[in-house]
Amino acid sequence: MRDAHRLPTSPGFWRSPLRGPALTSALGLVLLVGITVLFLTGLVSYAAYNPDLSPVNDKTPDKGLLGFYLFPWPTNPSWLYRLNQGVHVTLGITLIPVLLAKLWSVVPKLFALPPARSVAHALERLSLLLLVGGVLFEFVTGMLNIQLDYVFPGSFYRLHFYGAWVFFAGFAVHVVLRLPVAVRNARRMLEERAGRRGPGGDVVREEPTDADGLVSPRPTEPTVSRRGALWFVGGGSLLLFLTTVGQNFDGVLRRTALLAPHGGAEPGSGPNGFQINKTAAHAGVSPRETSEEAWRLVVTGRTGTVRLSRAELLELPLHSAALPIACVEGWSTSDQWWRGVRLRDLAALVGHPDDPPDVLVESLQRRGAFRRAALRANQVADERSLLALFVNGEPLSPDHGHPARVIVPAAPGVLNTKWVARMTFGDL
Ligand SMILES: Nc1nc2c(c(=O)[nH]1)N[C@H]1C(S)=C(S)[C@@H](COP(=O)(O)O)O[C@H]1N2
Ligand SMILES: [Mo]
Repeated sequence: MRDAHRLPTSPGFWRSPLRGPALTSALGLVLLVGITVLFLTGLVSYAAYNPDLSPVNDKTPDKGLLGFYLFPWPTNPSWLYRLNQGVHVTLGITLIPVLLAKLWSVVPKLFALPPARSVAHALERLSLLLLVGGVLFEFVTGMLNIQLDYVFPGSFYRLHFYGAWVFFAGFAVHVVLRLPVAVRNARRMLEERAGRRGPGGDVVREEPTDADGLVSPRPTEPTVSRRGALWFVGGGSLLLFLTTVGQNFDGVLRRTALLAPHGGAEPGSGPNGFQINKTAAHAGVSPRETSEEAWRLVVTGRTGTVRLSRAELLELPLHSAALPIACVEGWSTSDQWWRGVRLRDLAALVGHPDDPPDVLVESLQRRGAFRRAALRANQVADERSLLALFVNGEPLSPDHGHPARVIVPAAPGVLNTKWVARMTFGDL
């Protein structure tokens, strides 16, 4: 008889007494809320790139209808992308223990035979495949990208984008099929806690129904209570949260972000001492090209092209703006004090005095995905959008984009092009 329990396809193989509808429903409801937030902040993050503005901003040019919701990214509030991406990445990392516990709680079902009892059952299992495969794929690609150890063939953006939609298809079917059961089970648990009394005055203990066969038919002795297990998962999440959330801030707090490596070099201290994404050396930008003698900013617009040295730029009206840098990888800085020439003033210089158009910004950098970016007219028009020459009272350091870089309120880090060489207004 023992042989009957040898294979994972046999319900008797799985013996933890913790498994059951109560644990699965509790974890499922946390994920329902959490993953919905991840999905929405992910969609918003994609919109923030303004991918429909220009092919240079678009990492998924074949998205077709999946871009149905895109909208021109606003410039207010200036911390918009910082908040969105901070939530997306920090929450994603925090949910890892919950996700693993949820998968563990239903793992017998993934092995259950026969594979399908009916057409409806087959469809449900297919949706589970999309759901479980999709969610693991999204967590793994996301984690690898922010750990800067991206190993998948193909662009992270493309895989993470399409993976999200595959996952969502399974998630939607799963929620429609499962939500009523999860809510019923959660309500039962609450009532049980409130100690509902029966006619004889006894506390009524109603176990949630186990229509799905999650409860082991031959459970072992428990080594931890269900509540203890939930505390364990929650503790794991809290630990991940506390060792991640600091990357959204500076100073001492950033140093608590033990699980968040950042690209670039150690930023050091002083006015330029904040997070660096890619160093000048990494981008192949040499001091020779950025020297006073060699560097010229080439600005093109309706009335032609002007070439400006750094000294000539310094003679234009200079303005200041306090703005953060917020990277898609989840780290961000608090506001830095930037100083430079307004993008709208540069537009005016080449024949767009009143309503500035879109602009294509190109860097000295010759290779790499982020060497150029397009900004939309609303971003150019904002008075805080600068071609910055200084930060926190000092000239930009080579790694932060010397001699000049773009800084735009509320935009993702990738749109803040460093080592700017050319700006082309209109006609993207
Ligand atoms: N030319 C160029 N500009 C760039 C990048 C780059 O790789 N090349 N990286 C972008 C990204 S992804 C971010 S998050 C910001 C980071 O700016 P910082 O390194 O000054 O903090 O720069 C942006 N500007
Ligand atoms: Mo970034």
